[in-house]
Amino acid sequence: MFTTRTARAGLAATAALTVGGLLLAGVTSEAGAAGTGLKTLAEAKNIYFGTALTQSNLSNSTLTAVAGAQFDMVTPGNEMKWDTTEPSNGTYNFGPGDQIVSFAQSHSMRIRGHNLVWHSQLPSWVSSLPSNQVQAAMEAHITTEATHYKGKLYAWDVVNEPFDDSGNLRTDAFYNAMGSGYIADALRTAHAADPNAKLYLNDYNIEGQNAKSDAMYQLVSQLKAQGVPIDGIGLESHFIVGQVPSSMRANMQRFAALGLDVAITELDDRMQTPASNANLAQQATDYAAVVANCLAVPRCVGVSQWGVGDADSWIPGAFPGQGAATMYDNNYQPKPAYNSTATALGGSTTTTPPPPPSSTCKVTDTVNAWNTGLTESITITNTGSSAISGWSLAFTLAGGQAITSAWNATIAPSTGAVTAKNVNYNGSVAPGASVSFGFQASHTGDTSTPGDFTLNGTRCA
Ligand code: G2I
Repeated sequence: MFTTRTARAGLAATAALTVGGLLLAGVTSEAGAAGTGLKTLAEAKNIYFGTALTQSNLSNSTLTAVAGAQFDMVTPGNEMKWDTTEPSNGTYNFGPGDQIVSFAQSHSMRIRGHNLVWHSQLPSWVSSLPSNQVQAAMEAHITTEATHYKGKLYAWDVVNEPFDDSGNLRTDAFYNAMGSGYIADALRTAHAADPNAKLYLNDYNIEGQNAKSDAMYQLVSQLKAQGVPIDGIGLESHFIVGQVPSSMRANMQRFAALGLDVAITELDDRMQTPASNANLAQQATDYAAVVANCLAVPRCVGVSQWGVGDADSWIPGAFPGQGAATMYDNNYQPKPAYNSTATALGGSTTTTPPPPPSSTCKVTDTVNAWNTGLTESITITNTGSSAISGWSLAFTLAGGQAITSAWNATIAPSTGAVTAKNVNYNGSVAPGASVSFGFQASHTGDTSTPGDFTLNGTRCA
């Protein structure tokens, strides 16, 4: 009755890997390289490794370089939630969510839609509706949003956080209007709109066996028995260092035994800041344990971290005095949890990190964007010790960007992976010297800069 993880995750098996160069301290400079990164290791195990991204994250090129190199699944942090997508009744705004989709698609990442129905980040007009209008509003919202993203998403968190901390269904606008049946109705409505998306219920504090996960187990047992379309359970996994539940694996297995996929959807592991070395080591142990749990349960389809690095994590804002909850520090350098995660995924271990890759060039770029267009100015600095005679700079444009003109370089093609070459008067760059060029492009919402640059075949710092 069980399908294999390979079939569930829909991933092609990845052939033999070279992982020896994985644990580089300067891992961000590995952006996009084949055969590196958590995603490559995860894919070899037929799971994915994901991250959450918000719209504002897309303009941070350090962050997007790590995201594109390490992760193969994206969850929009806020951009598909009801307060963004339908701020007033019947008025929809999919622009921010579309930008996340565009980034994901242009980096070959899949997308978990998050979320269709949730008591939080719910515009007040919904909770103010007369109760006999709530069902129609919920169904219209689900149908319109799931139809907009139809075919683009791997999965939807259809109902998010339906239970309160005691394991009772939250008495939110949906429950108050429809009773517990709103959950089956939401799942059926989402399935009708996008039959190929995996449909999830997602919640926190259901990672181990406890009253709340027991309540979720009862609920989904009933839904399955009633033939309601549900494919998976999302375990958010917002942990505190040293507190990954020992019953997590058994808990995942009992959901899997119902014929459901399980996913770690929002992993982080917080601690007091500044972080102690002991806590960072414990965090590494915790991350490895979570990954091992997923690998041990055939129907665990993947692990997503909530954010890319400590600098963009929600934790310091929500828990003052706490943070350091992700695998990357405030400068997007990998922490011990990154190495333990890579090792848990089957990567090779090193006791001392190898030196960062040598680089003989540095690139800076500046974007000025307006609603449909942008100009980008790029400066190459020769940081090596020998003169450059003729240059060719390769980089990848964000999805939806198309170059319309260029100066001080010839650039081709106009979209996707492009190469800029010197013109006749600026091909020579002495050691320590710089050369600048630029271009104008149209865009469809994603104005982010390229994540990495390769000059004459060598990646630049
Ligand atoms: O709270 C952490 C996560 C728990 N599970 C469901 C997730 O959807 C949730 O994500 C967080 C976002 O990471 C935060 O960014 O959900 C929060 C709201 O419940 C998000 O925070 C909100 C702030 O509270 C608002 O002040 C802000 O306007 O983000 C909004 C948009 O930046």
